[in-house]
Amino acid sequence: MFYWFSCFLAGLLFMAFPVSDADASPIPLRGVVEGFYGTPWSHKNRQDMLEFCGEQGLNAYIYAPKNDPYHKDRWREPYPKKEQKKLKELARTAGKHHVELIFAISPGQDLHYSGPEGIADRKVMLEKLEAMHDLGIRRFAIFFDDIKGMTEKSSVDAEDARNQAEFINEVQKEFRTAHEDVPPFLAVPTEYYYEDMVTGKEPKPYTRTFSEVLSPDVTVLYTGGGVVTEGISDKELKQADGLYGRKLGVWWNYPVSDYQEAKLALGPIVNLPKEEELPALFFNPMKHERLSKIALATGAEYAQDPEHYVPEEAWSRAFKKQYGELAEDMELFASHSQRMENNWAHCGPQDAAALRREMDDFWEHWAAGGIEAEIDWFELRHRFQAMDDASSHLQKDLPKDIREECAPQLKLFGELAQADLQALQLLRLHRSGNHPKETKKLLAKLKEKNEEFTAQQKTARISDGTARAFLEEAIGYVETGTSQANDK
Ligand code: 14T
Repeated sequence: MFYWFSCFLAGLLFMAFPVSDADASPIPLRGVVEGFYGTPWSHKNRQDMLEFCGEQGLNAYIYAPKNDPYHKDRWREPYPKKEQKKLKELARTAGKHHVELIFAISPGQDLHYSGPEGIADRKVMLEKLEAMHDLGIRRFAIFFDDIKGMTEKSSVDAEDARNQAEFINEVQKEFRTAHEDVPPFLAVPTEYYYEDMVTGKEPKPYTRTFSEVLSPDVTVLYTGGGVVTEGISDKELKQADGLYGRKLGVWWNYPVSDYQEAKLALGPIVNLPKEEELPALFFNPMKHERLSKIALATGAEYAQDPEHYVPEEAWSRAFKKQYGELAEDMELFASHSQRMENNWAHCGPQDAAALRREMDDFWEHWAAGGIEAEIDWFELRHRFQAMDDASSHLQKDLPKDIREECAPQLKLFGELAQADLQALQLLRLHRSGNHPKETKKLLAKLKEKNEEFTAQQKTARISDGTARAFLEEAIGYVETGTSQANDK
């Protein structure tokens, strides 16, 4: 009897104070780094994002737009009065929403370290930060990434590392002595992804010296194995922490799209560490502020409780919260635009993976004919029709600011769906063999469409391996008798 009673009591207690495994442990510093190349966000974008961060439980925002001249190229110059006023407003808005506005500066490309010029530059830096402090900003970051620009490879040595690290140490010490309300700085080194930090398993001279000289209270951010990668496992993070002799924070390059602006990164955040502790995590977004909120909402859930995060669920919740009646259509559109990939970047879930599987089944069955081929054909028609419908609804009903961020891709989405519907008709005509003229005409028309899509890739891309691929697969099938889809 007593046994049952204690079980009951324990049960009650557990419900009131869930402990152990079910506990969430949020990443202490979590938020957005406006750190992309190209047109920076507008003041309105930033105000809106700060409010969003507050709502989502993101507590930090790093101001680091690569194309703000006063952040990077002309870092020595003070912000003009008008810009100061805006930054002050941002600091206020941030505070109102319990978000910390972090001011970052990127002096690396022409910073002097020694002699009178070195002394002068340290003074200029302190004055610059002082001005930011006057505007209400309390946390600071010094970045040394991409100091030769986006395309040139910068090779740095131990001396560069010592110079940079000592610069950060000295500026931080002097500034924090003068201002008790300023916490330790954040930094991004020039070698900021693991593969660039090591030769084999040994740290390269720059990384070894930078990590040894930099004051241990500075939080260093890194981007993972590469600049834009599939993920960071617990093991990889542990390894990088070991290399640096401190717990590294993460600058995560998703949903940023500055290296391929034709594509929108609308998937969830995936493949970040589950167990290893991160002191800080920042998501680098797209220039499209509204559309970035899909990935960011999922990132906020991750940062709140990395261990129990379920990307697909967080992702669906984001649409319900952000798109109301358009949630379903928007989720369908976004499902076709998640993967970010070029020769060096690889990140995000595959585009429309479920539809890709249905297409594979279709091709497997189509050549053989029979009832399965029929069923698959109707299934695909249903899918392509739903895509076309979603594109129309969204083009008509999305709020203007969001529609403007995705107009070319949304239009392309509808056009691909229509072309894929026609490709299905082509396959049917071709199969029947009864209308050779009509078949030939439709084939020619679709080949032309296909070329148009290819020409358009510089401005808009979506669903490369799926909706876009189906048209090519169908043309290939009719011309050569194989879709190629199953030969991969
Ligand atoms: F600081 C870094 F952590 C970082 O990621 N820097 C830039 C960042 O500003 C940019 O938005 C991001 C995505 O393009 O990647 C870094 O910039 C690069 C780096 C490259 F190696 C852009 C192109 C590259 F080839």
